[in-house]
Amino acid sequence: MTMVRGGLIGCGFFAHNHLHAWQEIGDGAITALCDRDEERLRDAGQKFGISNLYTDAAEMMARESLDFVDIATTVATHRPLVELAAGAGLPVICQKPFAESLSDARAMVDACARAGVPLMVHENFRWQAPIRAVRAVLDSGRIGTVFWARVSFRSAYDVFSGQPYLATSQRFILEDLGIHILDIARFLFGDVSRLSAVINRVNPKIRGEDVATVLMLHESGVNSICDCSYATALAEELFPQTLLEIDGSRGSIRLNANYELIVHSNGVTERQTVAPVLHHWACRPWHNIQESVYAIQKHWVDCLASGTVPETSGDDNLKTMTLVAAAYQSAAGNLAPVDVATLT
Ligand code: NAD
Ligand code: 89Y
Repeated sequence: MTMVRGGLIGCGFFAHNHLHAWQEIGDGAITALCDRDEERLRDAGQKFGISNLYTDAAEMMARESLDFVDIATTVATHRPLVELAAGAGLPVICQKPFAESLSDARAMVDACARAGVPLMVHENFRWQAPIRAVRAVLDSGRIGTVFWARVSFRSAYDVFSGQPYLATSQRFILEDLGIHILDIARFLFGDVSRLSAVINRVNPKIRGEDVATVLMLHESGVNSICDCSYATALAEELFPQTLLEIDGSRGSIRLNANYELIVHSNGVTERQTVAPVLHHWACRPWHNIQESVYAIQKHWVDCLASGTVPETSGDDNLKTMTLVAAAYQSAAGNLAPVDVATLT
């Protein structure tokens, strides 16, 4: 496969995972880095052996010969940077949450469409190996027609020390983490027509909500509950595992703690472990997320080579972002039912 050359913008906490994964992918490589913070820029350049360093993204795009840009900044800068990349005619990957508002997100998708450049949102949780394993069981039809599901993420892991902005943002868990959980629900059970949600803030030291519960009716007829919490101290801390309960007409699936997958189908029970691979650069407990970073970036390189649309294209991600917006709207109305189509 031909090597594609990328420029990465934002060399902070999470970008190091992108950079490790790009190095391992091999046929996609980062040849230039950009960060407004010179120290972070220099550190990342040294660590990954990249010497084309910029503090200005426009300058990097103008001077370098790039096949794509990978935006790993926080949400406030996503719109200007995506529009800059579209203006430069460069295919673009953008981290989640894609945008601060649905209207910004639509404008960004439109800008890329007008420029004719591929756009993928780095919505990686659906690429986690355990989630893919569950999807394969669903696709096999072994549990029949799904009618009910729960997608659950409950933890008290300290995410604030690595990502301090999460403690000060007005919106927290739905926008930061719930977006992945809602995307997993869409990935497994299809698009959503109606939802109701409730949110709380338990941790008095943070600004936004750290607990959210969303009840959804999918177009497929599935009823699902997505629940997430960063205020739940469990006997065993499971960060960053997403647990699943799925009931179908001929059986059930459970994705339990520590990646135990139980499939009960037609009276027969099978148990297996679907743990993520520990990449040589990864560290527990983040390895589940880190493996999915590798998987989504590999998918991007494959899509660029084949000219296919990435699974989590901008268009696709608008639907996940709509669920986040609908959940906040419902929560503001104390569990008010929201017809998702009214937001699209
Ligand atoms: P961070 O604050 O540690 O790093 C962001 C970096 O971007 C900073 O170094 C900042 O100087 C730089 N930056 C901001 N605007 C810039 C601009 N216009 N030009 C150049 N550099 C600029 O943030 P982080 O924790 O690494 O998070 C980055 C993104 O990754 C967030 O959107 C976050 O939600 C996301 N994230 C995703 C996952 C996942 O699993 N997908 C996990 C963690 C974080
Ligand atoms: O930012 C979040 C994400 O995308 O995955 C986990 C996280 O790092 C903290 O909630």
